Formats: sequence, structure tokens, C-alpha cells
Amino acid sequence: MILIGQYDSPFARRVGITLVLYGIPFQHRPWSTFGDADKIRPYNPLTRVPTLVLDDGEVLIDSHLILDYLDSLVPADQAMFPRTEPSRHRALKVAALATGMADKAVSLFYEQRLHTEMSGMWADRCRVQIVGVLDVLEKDRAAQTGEFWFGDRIGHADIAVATALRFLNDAHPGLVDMAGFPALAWHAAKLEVLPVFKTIAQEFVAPA
Ligand SMILES: N[C@@H](CCC(=O)N[C@@H](CS)C(=O)NCC(=O)O)C(=O)O
Repeated sequence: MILIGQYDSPFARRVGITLVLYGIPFQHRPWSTFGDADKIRPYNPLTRVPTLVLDDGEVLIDSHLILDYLDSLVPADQAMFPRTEPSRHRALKVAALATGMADKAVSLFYEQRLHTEMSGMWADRCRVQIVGVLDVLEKDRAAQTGEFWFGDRIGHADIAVATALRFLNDAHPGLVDMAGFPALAWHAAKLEVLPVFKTIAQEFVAPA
């Protein structure tokens, strides 16, 4: 498999972390969605990352759908989204909130950097959405007693939250005071010291 995308993308990073945790061998192409768009386009006309090229040449896009595929490659009890309800929809919801928040952080960054005139209305909307998600996730995490969000084993929800927070704070330093979200700050710090999080990581590089 070939994973396309820089690890400063929270979406590419969650896929890279999952590949390592599942022990699935892969090659990494740290291509930029802007600087390397011409390289990405033959695989993905959206020129977005993550893009995963399978060994048979099939191409998967969108981190959630890629993780869905990777989960199908491991035994059910190892899959990082639970296969049974209600655990499955609870984990999916946390992951969706986290990746949705990351989407808004990306959108806010593009608004601030790529438009000649920034829309204050759009930027404010993104900020409200980001903080709204953090409020909900903070309450949820604070109510959980396990080492990880849903018990004693790491899952996609844990990874989604940590990678989204890292992106948010790298791309928008000072936008959010993590002291106001102690459970989330603790959660992210605990994951970021794990070897796989240290290996599958990259300093944020602004699109150029
Ligand atoms: N929903 C997608 C979001 C992927 C995404 O937004 N990736 C960004 C990089 S962080 C990207 O490719 N941006 C370039 C673009 O949207 O044109 C996923 O989960 O994979």
C-alpha cells in the first residue's frame, strides 16, 4: 500500500497511525496537496489527502472510508471501531466530532491564508464550531474513567481526537486555550508520547 499525504494533515496522520498499529506494511509519499497536486491528481482527482493506493492499484480516499477498509483487514476484536452496537455508534460519533472540528480548522486556515479578503463571518462561524465541539468532547472525555475513551484499548476515536487537537493547535496557535479543556489536553498529551504518535508526525507546514 502507498499512503499519500503529509502527516501535518490530521486525516493522513490518523491513517498512518492506524497502519502502524495494525502492522500493515506501507510506503509513505509525503506529498503536499498544493505543491505536489500534480503528483496526487492521477490517483485522486480531488487532490486531497489522505489517498491510499492499494497493492492492486485501487485507490481509496477520505480517512473515514480508508479506516473502514483497514478495519476489515484485521480480526474483529482488533478493529479500532467496535463492530457491535451501541459501542460502534458512540465511537463513530466522537470520531466524527473530532474530524469535523479538524475540517473546520482546515477551513478556517484556508479562509485566513488563501483569500485576498477574509470573510469575518465565515471565520467567526468556524471558531464557534471548533469551540462548540471542544466543549462537547471535553464533557464526554471527563465523564470517562478508562485510560482511553472507551476503555483500556486505543481506538479510532482516541486517535481522531488527538490528531485533530494537534492540528488545531499547530495551525492556529493561541486560538484555543487548552487549559480550558483539561480532559482533552490530558488525553492528547498521553497519546502524543506514544512511539507511534511520535513517529507518524510532522511539523505543520502552511500551504504555499
Ligand atoms: N474528509 C476528508 C478531509 C481531508 C482533508 O481535508 N484533507 C486536506 C488536508 S488536511 C486536504 O486534502 N486539503 C486540500 C483540499 O481540500 O483541496 C478526510 O477525512 O480524509
